[in-house]
Amino acid sequence: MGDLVVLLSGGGGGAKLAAGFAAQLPPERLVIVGNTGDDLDWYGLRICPDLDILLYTLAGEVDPLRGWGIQGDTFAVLERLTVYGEDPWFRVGDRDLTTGLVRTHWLRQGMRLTEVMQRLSWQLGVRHRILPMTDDPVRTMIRTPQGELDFQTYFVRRGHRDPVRGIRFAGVEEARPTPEVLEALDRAGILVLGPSNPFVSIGPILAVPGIREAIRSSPARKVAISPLVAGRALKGPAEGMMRDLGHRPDAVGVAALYRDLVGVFVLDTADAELAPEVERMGLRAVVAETVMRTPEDRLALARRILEIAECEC
Ligand code: FO1
Repeated sequence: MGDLVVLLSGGGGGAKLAAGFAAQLPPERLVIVGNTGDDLDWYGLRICPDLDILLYTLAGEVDPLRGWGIQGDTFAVLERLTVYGEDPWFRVGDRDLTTGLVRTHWLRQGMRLTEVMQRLSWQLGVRHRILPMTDDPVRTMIRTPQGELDFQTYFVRRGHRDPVRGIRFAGVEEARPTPEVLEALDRAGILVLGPSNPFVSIGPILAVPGIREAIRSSPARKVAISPLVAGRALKGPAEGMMRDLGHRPDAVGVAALYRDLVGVFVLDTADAELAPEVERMGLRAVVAETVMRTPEDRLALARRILEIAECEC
């Protein structure tokens, strides 16, 4: 069995859990694989929201109220864009913009996104590895009654209010997992699907050719955490998406999506009564406090997952 803890994560809950793991595992034992399906080109700059949420969270810089961007950031560039008649609905702060600037600069110099993330992490004092799922472009597209929307138009501009008719990851067939991701999956002793949206956060990662198969065939202990608590997503559109796409909009519905991938499914204490249904699917159901409001909550959930995974029962 491998020695690594590998966490698959979007922004939000997954990033908080990443911080919980990072607080108790040395950098050489933790790898976080992040979603790049919600990346966008913003005035020519490459913005990677989920990777940056992970980066800023591990660096202790993330804005805790918004859950994205940098705490205390200013928005002078955005204001100036409006002077030129632009409508910058995607609110990139001034310091956050620097990440997009150097990322784009380094990519143009020929660095891979994986190397860019490594360098950004190093400069911010983050020693735990944040790996993009792929170095190739993949874009999550949401089919709605208004037509197909790129992810950030659906999510931010239109406030994820449109009914979801389908989801597509443009470019994913041609995308390849990086050697770093494949090596991490190969060396995983514990594999965790974080409490992130199963369709638009974990879904794109699993859709990269080879990743789902590598997880399925991995002998690691595999654990998923429900992003739905009492049938509600703490943030974002997960529960509505579940319903729109014909899945049961609760933890049992999420467990069904992951039943071929993991052996253990963690439900929140608020959903304890659903545990027997999860067990009937052939998964081991574990009830835990999954809502991470404080750094202590993150640490406690990460510790509990490590205990669960290491337990022979
Ligand atoms: N989320 C918003 O709800 N509104 C924004 O204006 C916004 C800007 C933004 C800028 C940089 C960045 O890295 C993330 C940003 N996010 C914003 C978060 C992001 O759209 C989503 O939370 C993720 O894509 C979903 O995980």
